[in-house]
Amino acid sequence: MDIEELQRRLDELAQQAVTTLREAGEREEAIQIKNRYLGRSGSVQELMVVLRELPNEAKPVAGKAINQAKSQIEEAFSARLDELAEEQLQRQMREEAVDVTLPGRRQEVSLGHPLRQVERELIAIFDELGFDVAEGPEIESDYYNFEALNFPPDHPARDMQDTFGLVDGRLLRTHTSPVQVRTMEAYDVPIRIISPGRVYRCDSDLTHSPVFHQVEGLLIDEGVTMAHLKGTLTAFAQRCFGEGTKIRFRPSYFPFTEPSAEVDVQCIFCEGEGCRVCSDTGWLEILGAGMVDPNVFEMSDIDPERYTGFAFGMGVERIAMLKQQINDIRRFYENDRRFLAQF
Ligand code: 2NM
Repeated sequence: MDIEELQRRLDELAQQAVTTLREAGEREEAIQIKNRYLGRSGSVQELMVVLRELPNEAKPVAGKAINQAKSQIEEAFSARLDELAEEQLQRQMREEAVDVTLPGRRQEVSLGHPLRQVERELIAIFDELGFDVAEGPEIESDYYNFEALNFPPDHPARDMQDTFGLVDGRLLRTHTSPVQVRTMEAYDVPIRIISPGRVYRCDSDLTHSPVFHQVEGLLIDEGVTMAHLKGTLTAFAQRCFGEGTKIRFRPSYFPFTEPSAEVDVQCIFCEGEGCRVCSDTGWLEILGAGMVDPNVFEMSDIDPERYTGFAFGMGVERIAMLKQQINDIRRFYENDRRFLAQF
């Protein structure tokens, strides 16, 4: 082979290589093509043998021609790699594009469980009336749950048929009154607290749950009378059930208060006209209340000659059922999202 023939073959190879490289569909393919021409046993390399057989004076020219062909192919190779990389980048940008102008997914916001909503509302009302919140344990001793509250040893409420007892003799509190006792022990008079919390009774039907919630209140000072109790509960009822809501007291009995009363509010459905909810009485019973029995004061080391106080208690479920028109107490504990979403 002479130098002209070599030159012609090199041009042909370079031309071929550049054309095929331009059509390489991916990086791997481009590398294979490049190796086919420039590799150890590539076609350009094979022409090196020809170089050796050329006369000495032709060798520099031939060497230059070979190098030129090589760099032509290398240039085409790296140009194709750049193109492929750019194509890949464009494809990726198209596929992974995020439209930042699209509206975001709506985050559902909850006002909380319907029971907690009402509990929060009750706490807010009594906060406005000056009451602090007190809390205490749900597992209690017989002393705090019954004895210190003037329940005689044979009182029917102490019957373990109504109370969940623990094997160690303690019990699940049946009301939040033990919190009031603990507060009387731990703090000086005057006292003005409410005790919201979970309580337990062995009882279950449409309107009773073995676990339910109470808010109880206690106010102690010099000169506190039944009139203060009535004024406080009137203020409460009007905030809870609407301005102008009337309340009435009916004589009742609790071991820890004397005198004691059941407190009714004017029916919020018929405004006292009489309807199915209030059994045509025009009134709904929502509270128990009374003047703290002197025996309770004595047991907690408060001088009943100097101080008087009132106390009251209500069930959060009962008030929530009335306000939210729910007829089955179990709805509160089923965690059915279709029910909960209505509040
Ligand atoms: C009620 C009704 C009447 C009450 C009494 C006391 C305490 F500890 F001061 F004696 N706490 N709560 C009370 C009084 C609770 O719930 C229906």
